[in-house]
Amino acid sequence: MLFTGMSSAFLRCEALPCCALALSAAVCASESPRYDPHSTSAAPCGVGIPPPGHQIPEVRPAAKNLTLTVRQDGKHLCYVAAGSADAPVIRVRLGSQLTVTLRNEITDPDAIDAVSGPAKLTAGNEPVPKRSGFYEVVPGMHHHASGATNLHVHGFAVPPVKPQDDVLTVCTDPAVGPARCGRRAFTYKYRVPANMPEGLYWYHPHVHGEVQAQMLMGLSGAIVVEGPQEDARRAAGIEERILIVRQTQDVDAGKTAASAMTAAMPSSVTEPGPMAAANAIDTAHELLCATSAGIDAISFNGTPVPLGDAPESALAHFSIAAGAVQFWRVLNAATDAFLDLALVDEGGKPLPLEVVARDGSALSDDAGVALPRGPTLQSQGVPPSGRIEFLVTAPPAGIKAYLITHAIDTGCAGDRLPERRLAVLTAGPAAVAPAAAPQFAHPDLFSGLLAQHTDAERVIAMAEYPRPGSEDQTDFYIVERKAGAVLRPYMMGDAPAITVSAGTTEEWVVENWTNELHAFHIHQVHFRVLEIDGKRIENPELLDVVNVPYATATGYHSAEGPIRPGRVRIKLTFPAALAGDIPFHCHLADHEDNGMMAVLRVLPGTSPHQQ
Ligand SMILES: [Cu+2]
Repeated sequence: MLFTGMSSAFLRCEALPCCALALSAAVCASESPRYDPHSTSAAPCGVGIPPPGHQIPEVRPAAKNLTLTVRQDGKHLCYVAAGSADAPVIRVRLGSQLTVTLRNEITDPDAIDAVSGPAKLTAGNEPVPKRSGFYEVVPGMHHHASGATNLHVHGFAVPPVKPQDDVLTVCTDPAVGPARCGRRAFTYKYRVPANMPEGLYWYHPHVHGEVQAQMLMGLSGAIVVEGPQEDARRAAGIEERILIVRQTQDVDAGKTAASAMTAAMPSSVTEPGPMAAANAIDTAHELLCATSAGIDAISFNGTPVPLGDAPESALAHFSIAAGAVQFWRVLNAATDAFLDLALVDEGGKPLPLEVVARDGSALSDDAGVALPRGPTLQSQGVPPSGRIEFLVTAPPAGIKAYLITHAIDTGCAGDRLPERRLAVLTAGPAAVAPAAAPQFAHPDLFSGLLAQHTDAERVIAMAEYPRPGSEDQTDFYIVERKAGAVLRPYMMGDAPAITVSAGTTEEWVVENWTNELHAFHIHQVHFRVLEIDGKRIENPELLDVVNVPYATATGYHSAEGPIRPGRVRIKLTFPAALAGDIPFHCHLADHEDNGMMAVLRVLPGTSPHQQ
């Protein structure tokens, strides 16, 4: 959570009184202008909101380049492709080049800045005091939105070097506003490796400091990377649905008294253990627990997701031929809303789904062999920026199934995430010949990761503190724990925090010392998650984003002191083909914008293990 005082609703129909969040989107839709995504000078991002269940247009830019023009209509930003402001699903083949020209037509950078405007505090926040044995905490940056934008292809195993996925030096200037990037357009040429995991990826802006605002205002879209798995799906006649959850608003929050804190404790009882003496994270001055003033608005393929007992007309309606299966690819493009997806019947009883892939990578063992697959009744967590792909069987005739996201506990400083219904599903007329689902996994460039020798281990800590001053803001930190480390919020142009040689393999323990859930993401490389809170994972998943559980209070006699951080152990390798400066950060976009980001420099060259 970030304490931004201004609450901003960006739903298209915000001017209509019917559009209070708790009311039905259907009522709202019926009173708003008919949806037309056509971009015009009068309506650069189109008019109206899409009807529930809206299918997003697709482009396959193999034959010609794709131009994505970022346009602005007041509080809205949009990617316009071929005249449509409905950010297209980009389909690209393994082993091919994806060429995208990004053009910046942003006209009012101040409207972007207004999205994260802080509120005034009655009593100012104090800096974290220097204490021996604890890392120094340097208070934060403030970024004034410039209207510059760029493109990140999330999850792509392409080099972080222009004209590929370089988000650190490439940007484009707005039509009106500062011209610091030196260009209004940039043509990205992504060479998609033939051995990249095949599946659902996505694109969004990555100008540090204004990622959250630009995403809330509308900038994100899906990418489907296709290869043999996709061929097998099509050959089997299995229909696909691409489903995108976006966030359109990040509400403000209020602080509670210190007595309500769970993880953080008064400094008088924070005696670091011997191990931590020279190497301790200050938890006494951490961000307090919060009372959230509201619930963030999310959308589902562009349609506002209702809260509570909304009429079914407000939901997306899907149907699957009786006896058949469909392949659903779900992208969580929300800026900080986690999802916990499940299929349930009208009584809330879970119905089976069959998970095929996460983060664009089919579930496989270290050799790239598909793990035994089967239906599960378990709900499926998807962090912000995460993807999940699963098979859905038609419900029995006469039974309605719902795609829901369960309520999620994000920690006492996190946002409120209630249960919400996303879609209703029924069986249609029987298929002529229901197809059997093919196997999806095959070896990729991350196969063999677990078998590799671990060259180094690191501990990476996440922390957050109220930003000193009279404004209600938070500084976020991600730092490698080592003697003499200093916690600084990341600012553009900062030197790499970690340098490694290409070809090396490492294990990182990512620690969360805060009262809220974070989502660790690293560009370019997928990693395997070995442990969560010390618990070994049986079949470590290949992911590009992972939840890091919030810290818990342990009492006063633990070897670690009174606070135990949430912990995730990951194993990752840095191929020479991906050498360069690789950002890693929390994918709660406001956390990243406000400092919880750092850069890993991968030097070209070979390691002793990969001659
Ligand atoms: Cu975070």
